[in-house]
Formats: sequence, C-alpha cells, structure tokens
Amino acid sequence: MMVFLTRFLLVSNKIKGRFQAGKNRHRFIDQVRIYARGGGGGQGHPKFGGIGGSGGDVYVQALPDETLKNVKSSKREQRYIAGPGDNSKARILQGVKGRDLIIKVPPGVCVTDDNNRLLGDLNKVGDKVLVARGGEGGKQKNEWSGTKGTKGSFKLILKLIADVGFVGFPNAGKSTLLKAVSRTEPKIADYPFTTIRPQVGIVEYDDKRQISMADLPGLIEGSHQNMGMGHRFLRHVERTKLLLFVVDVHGFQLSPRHAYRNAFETINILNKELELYKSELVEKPAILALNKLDMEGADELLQETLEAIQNNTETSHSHPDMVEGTTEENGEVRKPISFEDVIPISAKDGEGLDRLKSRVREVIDEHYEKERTVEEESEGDVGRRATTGVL
Ligand SMILES: Nc1nc2c(ncn2[C@@H]2O[C@H](COP(=O)(O)OP(=O)(O)OP(=O)(O)O)[C@@H](O)[C@H]2O)c(=O)[nH]1
Ligand SMILES: [Mg+2]
Repeated sequence: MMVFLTRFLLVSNKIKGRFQAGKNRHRFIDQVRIYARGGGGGQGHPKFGGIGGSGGDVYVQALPDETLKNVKSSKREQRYIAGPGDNSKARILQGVKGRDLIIKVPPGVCVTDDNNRLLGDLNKVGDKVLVARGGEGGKQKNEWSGTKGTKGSFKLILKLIADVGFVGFPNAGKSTLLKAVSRTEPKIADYPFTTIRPQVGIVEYDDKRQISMADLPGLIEGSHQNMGMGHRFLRHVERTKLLLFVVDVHGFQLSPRHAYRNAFETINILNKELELYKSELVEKPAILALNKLDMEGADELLQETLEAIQNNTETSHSHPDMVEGTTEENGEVRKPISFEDVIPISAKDGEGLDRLKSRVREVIDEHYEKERTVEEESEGDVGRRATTGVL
C-alpha cells in the first residue's frame, strides 16, 4: 500500500511540476507584444528651402538563427523607436534620414496589430514587414516642421513551419517516434508532459529528400480551452501539411483521478479538440499511427481499435446527417477525420516505421502536386485572359 501511495504521489507531483514548468520557468516564447514608433521628421529650413530628414521606419524581418526570446525583454512590452530625421541646416540643406530599426525574428512569425489584423506572414528568411513609418521631414507643405512617425502595439506570433505535425495525448510516444525517424534527440520519459515545447526534426530519405516533422506537447481533453499545455501549441499544427496522429493502442489515463480512455476514444477526443480549436484543421490530410504494438496484448487492442474506426467511418458515411447533428455535449465529433492510412507501429522497436515514412512522403507529395496544379491553373487563367485581351 505504501509503495503504491508513494508512487501515486510521485506521479502526481511530476504532473503538477510539468504544468508549472510549462507556465513559468522554461517558457518557450512564441508570442511577444511590442510597441513601435517611427522616428519624427527633422525640421526644414524655411529661409533656404531646406527639407528636414524623414524619420526612420521600424520593420520586422525574418532572419536565420533568431528566436523570439531575443526580442522579448523583461518588460511587458518591448519598445522599438526608430531614429529621428536630421534637421535641415544651412550647410546640409537636405536633412539626413533617421535610422531604421529592424526587429529580428525567426522565420514563421506572423505580425498582427492590436486588433489581431494580420500585417504580414514572415515565412522565409529575408521577408519583412513595415510596422511603423517615420514622419515626414519639414518642408513647405507642413510649415517646415517635421511630422511625427506612426506608432502602435503589435504582436509577433511564432508558428512553426514543418511539413508534418504530431498530434497525440501525452505519453503516446510522439518523441520516441521523432527520435526513431530523425536525428533529433528529444526528451523521452514515462510520464505525461515530457515535451514542453515544440521541436522540429528532419527526416531524410534514401534519395536525400527531406521532410520536417514537429513533435508537439501532448494534448488533453479541454486543450482547445487552454487546459494542460493549452492550445497555444495547437497553432503550430495550423501550417503543417499533414497531421500525424500518434495514439497508444492501450489508451491513456492522465492520472488516477482522470478517466481512462481507450485508443478509439483517444482518437475521437483529439479529433474534437482540433475541431473545436479550428474546424479547418480536421480537413487536413491525416495519418493515424497506432503505437506500442510491441507490448503484450497489443494485437487484440489493435483489432478492436481498427474495428471501432471502421464502424465509425461506415456510420458516418451512411448517416451523414446524424453525425453532423450530434452535439459536442455528448462528446461526439461532428466531423470524423478520414485518415489517409492507419499504420500500426512500434516507435521503440522500429516496427512499421518504414511504411509510415513512405506513406507520409506520398501524402505530402500529393499535397504539393495538388498545390502546383491549382497554381498552374490559376496562372493559366491569367494567361488566357491576357490573350483574350490582346485579341
Ligand atoms: N513499449 C513501447 N514503449 C514506448 C513506445 N513508444 C514510446 N514508448 C514509451 O512511452 C513513454 C512515453 O514516450 P514519449 O516518446 O516520451 O511520449 P510523448 O508522446 O512524447 O509524451 P509527451 O511528451 O509527454 O507528450 C516512454 O517511456 C517511451 O519509452 C513503443 O513503441 N513501445
Ligand atoms: Mg514528448
């Protein structure tokens, strides 16, 4: 009894610790608020018609090897103010422009204003967006006194860019899988919330083709409402092209106080969490990996899970209205994800991983193929229209 109790206390302390770690100490910064103001314009020189220098601008630019941590200071809102334009002087009639400021961020950051209006997506190194414009230099039009720069508060939000995003409950084996298929060394342990920040690994195929995969902290029931590690990590799957569900075929129980969920229930809960967070997420191509097949009794559980998935797909196909009509209160999803494939694996032993890797690649390639066709078609339209115009 003592042994059991101590074990229980240890486990629950670890869970508690994880929650807190996520909140405070090792914070992975993926959102920062900043204040930016363009420099003021310099004074003009009415006597000689000299024009003041314009104020410097503030840009946010994606550059390699940057993190949002570099942007964040201890202050609640970091201030970025560009340099003022020089006044026009008798010797130098055209005032020199104020110094521009560049806020350096990693690629994958989107910039919004205070009302969450998107100003720009900085997807590639070099992409930049203007957030505050410098004031005009003094000239006749403004009675020779420079104008103020624009100002405002902005949010810099990091969304990881990876081809594949791992979605799963804690302890399902997501990090073990990432380690098995890439050269990354994520932390792996037998308790929930081992992973507290997203990590991207590169999977290289025999022909050197590379696909990036993001291991994310485990989701739990209520993640969309910011439970557990919260939905702040869910946004990282928004930009992935494929969702890889990693599910322990034995199901999951967060702690003795929480309900046990079998693998099929786990899949539905994940489905629901994604749908409630953003319904488009369930439209993304998805593959289901049922993990830990090396353990005893796993085969039977696998059969049960496969049957449950099969029945569910059939029901939703034959009674689409019924499924659409089910409410979220009774715990059912409105739109069951249709998986491109369901693959039994053992992330630990490597069983099934080759098949998983090649299916992932096929689905991603299909995705790129479709994107290309769509692009070509729309370019074709432009081309045709242009020709018609000439005729
Ligand atoms: N037997 C067996 N154990 C596995 C397998 N995959 C993972 N495990 C074990 O399951 C536990 C959890 O694995 P992780 O890879 O840390 O799980 P995770 O999904 O990343 O968990 P969080 O980071 O907490 O969300 C570890 O003890 C792993 O060794 C598997 O295929 N078979
Ligand atoms: Mg992990």
